[in-house]
Amino acid sequence: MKALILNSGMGKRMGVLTAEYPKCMTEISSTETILSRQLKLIFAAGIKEVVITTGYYNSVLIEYCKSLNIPLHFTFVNNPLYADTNYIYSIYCARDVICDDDILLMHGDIVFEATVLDGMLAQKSSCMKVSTTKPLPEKDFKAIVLNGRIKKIGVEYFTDAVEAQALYKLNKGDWQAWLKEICRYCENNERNCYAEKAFNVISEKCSLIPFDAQDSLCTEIDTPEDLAVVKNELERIEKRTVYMCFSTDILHSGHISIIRKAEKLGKLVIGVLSDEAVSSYKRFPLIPFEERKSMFENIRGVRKVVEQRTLSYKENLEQLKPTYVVHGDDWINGIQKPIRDEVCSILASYGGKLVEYPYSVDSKYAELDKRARSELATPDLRRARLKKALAMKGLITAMEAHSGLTGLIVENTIVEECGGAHQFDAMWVSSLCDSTTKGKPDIELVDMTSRFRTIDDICEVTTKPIIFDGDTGGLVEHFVYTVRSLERMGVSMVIIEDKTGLKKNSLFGTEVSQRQDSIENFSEKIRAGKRAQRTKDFMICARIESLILEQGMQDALRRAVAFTDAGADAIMIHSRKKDPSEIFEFVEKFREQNKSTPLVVVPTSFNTVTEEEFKERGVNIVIYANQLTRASVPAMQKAAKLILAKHRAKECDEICMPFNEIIRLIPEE
Ligand code: SPV
Ligand code: MG
Repeated sequence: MKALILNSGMGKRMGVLTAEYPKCMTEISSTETILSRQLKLIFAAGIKEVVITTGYYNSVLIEYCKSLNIPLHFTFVNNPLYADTNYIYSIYCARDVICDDDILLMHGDIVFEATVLDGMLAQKSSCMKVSTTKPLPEKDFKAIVLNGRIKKIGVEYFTDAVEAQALYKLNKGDWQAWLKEICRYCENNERNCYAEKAFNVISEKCSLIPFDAQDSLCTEIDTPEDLAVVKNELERIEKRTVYMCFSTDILHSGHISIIRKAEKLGKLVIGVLSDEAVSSYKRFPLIPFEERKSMFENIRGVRKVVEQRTLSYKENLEQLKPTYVVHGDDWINGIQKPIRDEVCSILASYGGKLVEYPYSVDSKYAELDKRARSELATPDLRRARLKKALAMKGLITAMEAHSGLTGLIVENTIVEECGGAHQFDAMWVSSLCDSTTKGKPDIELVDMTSRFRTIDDICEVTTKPIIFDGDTGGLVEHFVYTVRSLERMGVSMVIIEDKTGLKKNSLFGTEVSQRQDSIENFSEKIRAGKRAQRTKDFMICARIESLILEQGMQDALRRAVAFTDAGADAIMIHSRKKDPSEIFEFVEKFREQNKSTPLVVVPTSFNTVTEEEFKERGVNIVIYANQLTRASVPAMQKAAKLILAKHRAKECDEICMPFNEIIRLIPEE
């Protein structure tokens, strides 16, 4: 495509302003002339070749174009009869260099916004800029549109007409039909009329559609008064701001292309979603916030990068009050719809506008994202993520998993919440559920080799961090090996409980005989584990059974201090009471003396307390220790009973998930 700019005329109505140079060199701001702005936007739109018809101050204009240093290829065509002819003749003079291309045709005195040009170039058909919202001008062009096509263009049409400007994007076929008629006019000595008169003759042969730019700037400058209006409008445009928010840590061509479009609307401010918001919305970010921020800061056209702390845009929009918010159109429906609705209502409250562009699905990105996810599953990255998530969120949740399938459920189950997604942060490999799945009691009967096999099954299909229930940790001599094996597998934390001898499940409490280990022995086990540890990210959590075994609050607190002194990275306090008061009391008293060591709870019995309340009180990890197992057993029993009762499977099918849905849970490689 070539741009054709008509600059032969004398611009007499501009008075002294055109005494020494052609009208297109008139300054419209402290940094631009009409022509320099046109050329800059033409270049930015990707057009490389420009044909300029000259006449009045021919050589001044040519020198000026060269001085602009815009990497465009110029062809200048002089209209020697510029003083006595109209631009129809300038086009005629240039016919040989413009007859074989698509053409972007504009008068040399038109000032427009980038979005108008981009919108026109994006049209498949030939098009002319019109406005259905601007009043019909008295003396300037209007267009008559019939059945979606422009039929007549001229200053004399007032009925069924819309405001129009001499800015056209013309496909080669349409242009050649018009150019042929222009040549016929000029060769018949009709050189003093508008080129549009020739168009009106052949309009039936062209498919010229109106491009409605509404109130966007696209206007010609004929007089000093027009100039003043345009200058004002440009100042207003200069002040526009645009806001976009990104959660991505992988930039692809689709992101760059939407940024290019957004930057043309005004000063672009990018909100980068905080690590916490990203990890709840999609997956743990591969690159931390600060690095993602600097990635965007280094993109051309981005004026400022700010943090967006939540999925909701509210905080940033109320502070920045941008003229536009730009987003892909993928949030019109689905999980992000409530976020979009909120954005729309905030924008409406101060007159901002939402601009949506078609969402681009990039297959390369999907592939990269898949690879990123599998990288998150590598032992080093997975292991390190629990500490990071704790630092990021303050409180994290872990759900029990005891197999590949339950791992997939913990990995992929998401609920929509306030326009975002809510999901578990980590997995708990419970001794109770691992044993129960094997039909065995929770007495350290299932050996470590078998427990590791469970971890391996889970690791193969998931990426989330793992907290391992290490029971008592066994003999010190054995525990040190367990620590290293768990580290190697990518487990983030082992929790060992301060019991000794034949361990029974804590939920039995004092109904069975269970012995608590001495502070000294257990502290030594912790110390040995910490010495054995090879990576900095692995954590050993000491679980205190004093409340379970009715040894009192003081004992629990004494142990917490001793175990942290021995090097425990976290403390789990357990209780089997429905009433959470003893847990709350422990947390409060522990926090009085220790502000930073993470506290873990397993609210199987005290299950009315919400995560928010735990967080407020100073708890850092909430483990849902057995719910998937407990939910599945009655479901399985019911299915078995139905088949037995009915002597067939039909009735049972109604409570079963169809197999094609189950299969969908399992990722394809
Ligand atoms: C487990 O899930 O195996 C636990 C937690 O150790 S509890 O069952 O509450 O003891
Ligand atoms: Mg256990």
